[in-house]
Amino acid sequence: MKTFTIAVIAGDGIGQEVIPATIELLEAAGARHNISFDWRYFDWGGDYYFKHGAMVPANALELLAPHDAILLGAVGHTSIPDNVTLNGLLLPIRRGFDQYANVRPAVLFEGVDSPLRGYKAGEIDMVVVRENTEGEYAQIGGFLYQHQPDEVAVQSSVFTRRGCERVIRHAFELARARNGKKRVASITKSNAQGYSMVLWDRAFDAVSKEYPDIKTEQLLVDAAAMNFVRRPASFDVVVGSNLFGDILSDLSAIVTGSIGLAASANLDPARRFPSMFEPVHGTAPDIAGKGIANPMATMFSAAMMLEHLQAREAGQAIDAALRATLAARDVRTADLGGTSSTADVTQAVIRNLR
Ligand code: GGG
Repeated sequence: MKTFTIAVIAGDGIGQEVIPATIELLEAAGARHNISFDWRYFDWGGDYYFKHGAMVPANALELLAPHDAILLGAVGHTSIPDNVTLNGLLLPIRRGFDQYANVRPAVLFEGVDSPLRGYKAGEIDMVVVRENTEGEYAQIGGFLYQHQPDEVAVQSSVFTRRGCERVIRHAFELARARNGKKRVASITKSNAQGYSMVLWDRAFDAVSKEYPDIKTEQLLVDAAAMNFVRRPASFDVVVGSNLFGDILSDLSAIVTGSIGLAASANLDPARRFPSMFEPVHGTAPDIAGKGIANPMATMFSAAMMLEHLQAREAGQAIDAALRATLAARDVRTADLGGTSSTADVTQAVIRNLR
């Protein structure tokens, strides 16, 4: 029996609902595949902030470091500014554990309708690889004359050759490993961002030479947004900066049916630190507490976690159970046009586990 020690941060809003549902599924999959889990719960988030004045304790990274992986729900609270919650919890973990590749798959599954006309299951199958430790999220800047009528804000983005090359290389390796179109699209705005993204383009040109078997294209982010809608089936692996990857992965999620299915892995490919697995969605305050959130994005993220932990069979079993549940079209939450609850979906996925 293999035991994984997992740090669990459910966070706020529907994070408190999709995480227990996913743990129930992981327990069921573990029982079938000879895996046990040692869950270590961290009550960090909005309520912790109100009690302690910070989203996490000062030694948060030290507390998380010994775990095999981190499972995260959602971060954000209606009474706390979003920049405080994100910079206080999520971003320090991504940076502190050098989780530089944020991998966000988007697949049009059997049983799910795209809002775009004419696409059949499997025809849209792409993965956005988002740089996750620097770029526009580097938090370099400040205010001048803050809260005065003439206040000024300066925020710099940071692009390092090392940071660009390593995430671009990750995208090429993924394209090689995937059973896909063997294509990598690089997204910038280097006509306007004439330093940082010119450096990115140079890094992309250099790394692409190491992968002559992979086809490439380079798109400006505005053209990429248009083409995600116009020709989504042409994309395989898409690599972009922290901000562009974030925006484009919401677009790839919706063209494949729902953000309620969008999974993500924040990977430290060097495996020096625990990687973190989370749904792309946030706290969804409009539906929080009603028991109707779609747990599938977190469940697909859990499948990615098992894959990363080299528990491949169990990960594939969860992935297959989720696909089977979607294909059956009978049990589904409101984001997919259904009326089922989080609990109904969880039980249906567990029933479909092999
Ligand atoms: N699932 C974690 C979460 O709450 N994400 C919402 C969010 O705003 N994330 C920002 C980001 O990924 O940069």
